[in-house]
Amino acid sequence: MAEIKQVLMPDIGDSQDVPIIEVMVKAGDKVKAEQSLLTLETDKATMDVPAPFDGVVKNVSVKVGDKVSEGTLILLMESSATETSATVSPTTTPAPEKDAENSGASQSVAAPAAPATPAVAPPTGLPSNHTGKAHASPSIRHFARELGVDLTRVKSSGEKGRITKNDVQSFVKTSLAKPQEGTVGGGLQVSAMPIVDFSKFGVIETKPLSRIKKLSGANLHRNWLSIPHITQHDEADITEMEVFRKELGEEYSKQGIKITPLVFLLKAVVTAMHQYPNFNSSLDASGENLVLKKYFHIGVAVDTPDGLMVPVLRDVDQKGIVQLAKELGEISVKAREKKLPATAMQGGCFTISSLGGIGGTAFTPIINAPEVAILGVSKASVKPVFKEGEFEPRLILPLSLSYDHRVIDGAEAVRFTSYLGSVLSDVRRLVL
Ligand code: CAO
Repeated sequence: MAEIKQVLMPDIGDSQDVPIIEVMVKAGDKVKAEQSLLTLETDKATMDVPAPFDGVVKNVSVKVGDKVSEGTLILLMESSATETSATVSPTTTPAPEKDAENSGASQSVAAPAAPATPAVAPPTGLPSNHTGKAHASPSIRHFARELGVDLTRVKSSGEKGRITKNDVQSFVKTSLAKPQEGTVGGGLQVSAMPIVDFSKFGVIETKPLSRIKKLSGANLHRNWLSIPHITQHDEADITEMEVFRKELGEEYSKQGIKITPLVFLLKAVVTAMHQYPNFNSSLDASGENLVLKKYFHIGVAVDTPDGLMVPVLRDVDQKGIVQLAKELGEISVKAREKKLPATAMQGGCFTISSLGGIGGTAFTPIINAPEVAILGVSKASVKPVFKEGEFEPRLILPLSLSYDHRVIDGAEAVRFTSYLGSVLSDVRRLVL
């Protein structure tokens, strides 16, 4: 049965009349055996007085500033478990103000340093104690460690610059209330965007972003910041391909099938991925293994009135030009009419983003993680190419390949774009 017991000051060595600098419990608190009840400060060290057993605090008999010695009544506690007072003793840490003179003191330091990487990353400009040293009792160090808080960054409000539990809690609250200064994978700190009142400079209108823009924006932001991107620019001579494409186009337009350069690009990319399998891979969750895929599903960026969507064409390696042209037409229409299920956007191995129908000469596409590369295509134009002693007008297609440099090296990337160029300049290679 529960019983109310007195909790007395345990043996604190030779010290007498030691001042209390912090009381961590109040009437009604449930405490566990060895949980810190209060902190004392001798001239050599601070020490925490632990609870001798599990229970509920009924009445606290001391307050901050009171002086206690062995045997002083600290509080009354209703016990709820086996008494362990025989095994508990105060835990100590050297008094910070006197670190130098205490370097030879026999008392042990109860709390190790805070973890190297704080889980709650301190935003830039957050108040800190500036000294680089945290003055806190063992229990506060323990509390801070549990929350992953670096005490050297916590502003103190306690006596003699001591950090209290409240200080740690306020630090965490302040940190969490600053979403604009978040961290990116790997702990990279990103400073906040400036908040500008544009209406100060002229007339403005504020429109909410579409749902698609909000979703894709978050993914693009993550991918841009967390993947080391390199973009390799190259060109492909598609003069002959264009002649063939036009012939096919005339033939199939009667059936409502539009054959654009993108369809050839889909096939050519898959041919190049067979040759360079790293382009058909993903890093696994540990970042230590490469997952090589044996299927060839290619995402195609589609510009819709509500924002960018990337539906995926399945098994491109097993389909012909006409079939792919048909499917590309269908998914583009469905994407623009918002009729694509979420599954149609999943499972891609590589993405093609073609702006060639609009214009441009080069750009830097953002990798669609967990894929490791994306091909950007700009508008083909006729250029003079020096061949066998004279200039010839050739149709040149600009290619911009962004790749994840953790997986693909620069040499491999340029081999990929060169190979892609050779396939596109001689589409007979697509059947090899
Ligand atoms: N060079 C020159 N002309 C090109 C070309 C290129 N690289 N690519 C396409 N064209 C031509 C086509 O042949 C077609 O001409 P015709 O009408 O005379 O036959 C015209 O441009 C329009 O093509 P299209 O855009 O309708 O078809 P597509 O297969 O090239 O592209 C689709 C389909 C869905 C990818 C495209 O409509 C689209 O949405 N592109 C934008 C993708 C995008 O926004 N990417 C950026 C992502 S980052 O924000």
